[in-house]
Parts: sequence; C-alpha cells; structure tokens
Amino acid sequence: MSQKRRLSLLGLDGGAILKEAKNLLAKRVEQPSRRTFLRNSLTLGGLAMLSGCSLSDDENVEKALSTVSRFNDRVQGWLFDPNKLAPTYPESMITRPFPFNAYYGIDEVRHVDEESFRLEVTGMVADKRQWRLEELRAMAQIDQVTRHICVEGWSAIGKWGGVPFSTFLKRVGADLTAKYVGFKCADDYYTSIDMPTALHPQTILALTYDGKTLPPEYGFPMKLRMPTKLGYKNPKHIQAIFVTNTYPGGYWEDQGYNWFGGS
Ligand SMILES: Nc1nc2c(c(=O)[nH]1)N[C@H]1C(S)=C(S)[C@@H](COP(=O)(O)O)O[C@H]1N2
Ligand SMILES: [Mo]
Repeated sequence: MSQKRRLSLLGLDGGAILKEAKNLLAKRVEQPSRRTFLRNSLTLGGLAMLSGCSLSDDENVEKALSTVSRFNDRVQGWLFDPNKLAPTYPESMITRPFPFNAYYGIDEVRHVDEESFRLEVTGMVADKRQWRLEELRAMAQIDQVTRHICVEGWSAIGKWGGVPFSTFLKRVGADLTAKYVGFKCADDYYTSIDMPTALHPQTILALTYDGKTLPPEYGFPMKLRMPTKLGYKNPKHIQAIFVTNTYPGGYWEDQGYNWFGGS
C-alpha cells in the first residue's frame, strides 16, 4: 500500500476519533466543515505526537500509524452505543444498480453451489454443527434499507434481508462475552468484528438483496450486513463463522485498514 493510501486511511481514523471526542465534549450535532478541517489538519507532526514515535523512517511511520489505528479501535469500541440505530431509508431511495465491489473484478465473482453448501460454526459456541441454507431461511427474517459506505469514496443505499445475527448467535449457544466473531469467505476474504456490533439490532446475516435471494455478486449464499460499519467489514460469501478471544484480523485490516471500521 502506498504512503498516501495509508495516510488517507489515517485521515479517516483521525476523523472518527475527533468526531467521537467532539460528541463527548460538546454533545452537539455534527458540523461537517469543522470535521473536515480537523481531519485535514492532522499532520505527520500531529501523528508523531499522538503516537509518541519519531517519524524519521518508513518503519516508524508504519508503527505510528498502527499505534493510532489500534488506539482508534479502542476508542471506537468504548464509544460504540449498542442501542443507537444507523439511519434507514425509504425503498424509493435504493441506489439502482447497486455497486459491486471486491478485491477482484466482477468477472471473477465466486459462484457457491447451493446444494452442497454448509455454513460452518466453530469456536466458542455450544452447538458446532453445520447449517444448510434452508435452515437459515426457516428462521424469522427481517429486512432493512440502509446505506453502505465504502472507504474508496462511494456510498449506496440497499435493502438486505435475513436473520438477526444476535438471534443466530444465541441459537448456536455462542459465548456472548467473547471478544470477536470472525468470518471466512468462499473467495478467501476474511474479516472479524467486535461482539457488541455482532449483537447490534441492525446486524443481520443477510440471505436476500432487494427482496430476492442474494445474487452471487452481492455475496451468495450470505453476507453479514452491518449499517454501523464500513463496507470492508461486511463479509460476502460467508462460509465459516467462529467466536473467539484471539484477534482474527481481516483481509484489508491486515494491510492497514482500521479494524473497528465504524461508519
Ligand atoms: N467475500 C468478500 N466480502 C467483501 C469484499 C470482498 O472482496 N470479498 N469486499 C468488501 C468491500 S471493500 C465492500 S465495499 C463490500 C462491497 O459489497 P457490494 O459488492 O455488495 O457492494 O464488500 C465487502 N465484503
Ligand atoms: Mo469497500
């Protein structure tokens, strides 16, 4: 990843820290212009001060960025409000066509076979059996129209439906005091989230997009849809879910994206 890319990621993280700090201090409504100003003014000097690292070489810049990013994870974790809902939208506002994104092009989209598909559930759960798609469809479903925000600079409104993830976790007897829920995907993508977000009422194990079976490009057979997190935290083509206290990282997170990734 280029330095510029890392810094732009840092800019995002700095923005999130400042936003939350500002909320805490002032409990005022957001002021986008001020936020942009603060974000742009977090310089390399500021980074050095925040992280306590001297930024004389690339390795130190790297260290400083990851220090700030891990700090940001903790701040976002502390400040995450498990009951605060992300905005929802009327169906008329759905973005059509909804954008496709992955670490590869649309011509390489994975096609998962429905018949042979089994969802693996492992780690700190009482019931480690595998799930067929049919069994998930038989559970009570909800849907919601929310905004997906990608760090690459676009956002789009879509409608996802499926099983509330908290219901699923309780059903498999997950240890809800564990720190992380990790996901392995059919395309070798992987990511992980904090337990409070996993249990958030708007976090759904999505089986449908816009009222129809989730198409391959949007992550058949299932994706985790979280309007409280950025796009890269929402895994498509989920094949395995595991509950753990060992930090699992993620595809983009391991390359420098902020792990908490709140939106
Ligand atoms: N399995 C898998 N999930 C993934 C990705 C991916 O490459 N593979 N990309 C992530 C990113 S960066 C984004 S923005 C969204 C894009 O989802 P969409 O194609 O439904 O817009 O998927 C996320 N989940
Ligand atoms: Mo993304």
